[in-house]
Amino acid sequence: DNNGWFHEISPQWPGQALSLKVNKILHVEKSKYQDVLVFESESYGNVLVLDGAVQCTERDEFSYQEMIAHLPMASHPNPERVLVIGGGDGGVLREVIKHPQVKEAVLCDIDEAVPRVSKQYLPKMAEGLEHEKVTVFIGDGFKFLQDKKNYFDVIITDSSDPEGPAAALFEKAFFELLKNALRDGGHISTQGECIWLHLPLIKSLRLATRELFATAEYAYTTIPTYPSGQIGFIVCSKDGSRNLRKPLREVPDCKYYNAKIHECAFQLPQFAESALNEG
Ligand code: AAT
Repeated sequence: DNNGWFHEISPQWPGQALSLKVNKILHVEKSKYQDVLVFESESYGNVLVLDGAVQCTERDEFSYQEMIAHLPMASHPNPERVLVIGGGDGGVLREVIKHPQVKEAVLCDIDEAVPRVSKQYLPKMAEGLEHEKVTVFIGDGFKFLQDKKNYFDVIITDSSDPEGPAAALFEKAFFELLKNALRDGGHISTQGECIWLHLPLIKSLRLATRELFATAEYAYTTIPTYPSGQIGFIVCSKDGSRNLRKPLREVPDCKYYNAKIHECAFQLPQFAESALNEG
């Protein structure tokens, strides 16, 4: 249908829609939590869509997965225990285990359908799920965190948008749980949406996190298949002397991330800078 094109239509980005030409539909399913679609596109490889929103494409996923992972990881002196909330495709885990300091990486995604279809159709991301240091839990990230105290060095929330099962992951109460689950000096990064579309949301996330963490910043990446081609991360530290903008080590085998882009990623265009920092 749609003459062979997928259109990403949602009230979360009114009046605009990314379109991708579909070669072949590979998988359609209504899971317990969301509509799951995988298709082969003409120019972006295989594409995973949840509730009508693009989660990743094989061609550009690296820009998001590398940045959400390496910004908090490379600025942490010794990230041994890492938790990923969401991220069921495995791409963020694949990046996390590039850091040799990691002893244990845990993933908690709400929907078993995501790792299952990723193993079948997104093998370059799903390889992260199979690593010997990795444990995968299926469950709600909010509930998972409730009994985790003082344990992780880095927590990465690779979550879908706030409409649907990820809604609670954008609330202040969730950031409190993140903080309590971290050891001293711990870092977080969370999917922080787009400056062209979601400045009020980003602003409220920044205010909430600045009350909880010693340092709380917004950094971003460019990515053609997320709405407006830009998506950010709320990056925070429990340690006020930590400079999140400064990588402490190089990260091997990256296609987007490097030390200079790490430092630049926190630099905002003026309209976003003004909106986020005034008042
Ligand atoms: N790396 C791919 C990008 C994603 S995946 C988002 C994941 O979050 C999905 O696998 C979904 O099942 C999971 N998820 C949603 N809600 C929860 C929850 N409450 N607990 C745990 N996992 C959850 C993000 C794409 C961003 C899209 C930008 N428009």
